[in-house]
Amino acid sequence: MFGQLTDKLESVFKKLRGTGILTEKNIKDAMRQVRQALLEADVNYKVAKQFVKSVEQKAVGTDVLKSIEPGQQVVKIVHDELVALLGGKAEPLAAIDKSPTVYMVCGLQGSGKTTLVGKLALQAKRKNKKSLMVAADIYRPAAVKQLQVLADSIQVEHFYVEDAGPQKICAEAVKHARKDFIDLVILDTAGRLHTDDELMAELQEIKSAVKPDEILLVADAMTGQDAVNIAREFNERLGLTGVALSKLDGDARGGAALSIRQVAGCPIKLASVGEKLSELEPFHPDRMASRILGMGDIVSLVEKAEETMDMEKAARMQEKLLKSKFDFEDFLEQMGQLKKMGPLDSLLGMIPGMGKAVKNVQINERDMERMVAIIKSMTVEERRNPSIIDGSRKKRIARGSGNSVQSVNQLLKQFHAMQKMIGNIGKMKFPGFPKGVSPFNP
Ligand SMILES: Nc1nc2c(ncn2[C@@H]2O[C@H](COP(=O)(O)OP(=O)(O)O)[C@@H](O)[C@H]2O)c(=O)[nH]1
Ligand SMILES: [Mg+2]
Repeated sequence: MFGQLTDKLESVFKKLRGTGILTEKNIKDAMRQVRQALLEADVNYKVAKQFVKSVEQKAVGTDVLKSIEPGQQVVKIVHDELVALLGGKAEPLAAIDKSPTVYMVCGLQGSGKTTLVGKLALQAKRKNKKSLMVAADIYRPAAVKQLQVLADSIQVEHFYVEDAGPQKICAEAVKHARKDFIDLVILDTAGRLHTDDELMAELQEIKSAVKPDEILLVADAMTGQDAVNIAREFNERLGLTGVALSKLDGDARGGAALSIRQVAGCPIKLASVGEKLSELEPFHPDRMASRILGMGDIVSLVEKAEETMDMEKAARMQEKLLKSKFDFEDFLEQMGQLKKMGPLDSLLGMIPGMGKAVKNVQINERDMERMVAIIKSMTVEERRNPSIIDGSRKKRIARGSGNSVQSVNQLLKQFHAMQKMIGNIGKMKFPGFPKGVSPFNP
């Protein structure tokens, strides 16, 4: 989602790094461009102004200007300030440690509340916790039905009381959960098109009836500054414990994510990155900052891998990627694993330096099937050492897989390009970064 902002910032920093000696003027110019990029990404103008001022103050310090790589130092300062802007440390959800723990989910209509309720229930289920999904959005019959369908799809219990008000439904749900030793009650509350007194009063009543451990606002990242204002209002009137940013997978410009913490004054705890119930991530300010600066997010990638594939394979994949010893055997093995993890391009985008590269690579399912067929027609020797594949081997592989020689050539070309790209990434250096910022220079 931060594509444009990342591109702009990368070009500013490239120029800065290219300048051997930095002057105050260089930095001021660069910061003006950073500010512009932030505003274009729909970041709140006060936040953008304060951000740039703070970076400038730190960067103009003599130590930076005299350091060996001043450009890198400035990037590091921007990185650190971004982390601070996004909230510093990751803030986890309230632990599910009593029967029941209660999460209350609120937000405007269409922001993604019901979806988040399902996602939270699935996440709990994966930790062997029993959830109860509660339909307290009673004004639209379809909303109750939607929650039930979602709950059934992940085999989680749902709760609803016919002809009762939302406050009663929630209180009854908690009672039921206590009796049945359910670990987590998740309340799907009603939304409106806009915030209004009636809605706030209803939510406050629910809050005082069930005393939730977590009051989460779902803020639609696609709505930019609106999301920020809504979060502020909800926090003032209801007292939020956290924000879940939804639709971060969309082409939002990122401004909401960057301003919400500062303006609304409450932590972002979750990032919702797709319609599927598995597409929920904890929000990590440092990883998000790295992603925004085009430095990739290997940690999230590996975590995602751990969730869906076995640990050993994940470790091997990472090692091979980094050592750029990646052959067709690995390629084949990973294809199957990757498919389980989600859209390929979004995964590649998390690898440092890959974001840009994959923009020009369209990978669709059918192409993947064809690639797999071609690779399967190779001998083990050919897979391990593709350079031996000459004209006659190509013909044999093409025939065996029901493809043209041209397709085989294309795959080999793509594979070489990928190997080269991976090799370059492995060799990339990030001087001037502290421990842990660059995954390759720990
Ligand atoms: N792309 C994308 N769509 C989402 C996400 N979260 C929710 N949606 C979609 O947004 C629409 C509204 O979501 P819903 O949960 O019904 O919103 P509610 O009215 O707040 O309960 C649905 O079509 C969801 O599939 C997300 O993180 N990414
Ligand atoms: Mg709903």
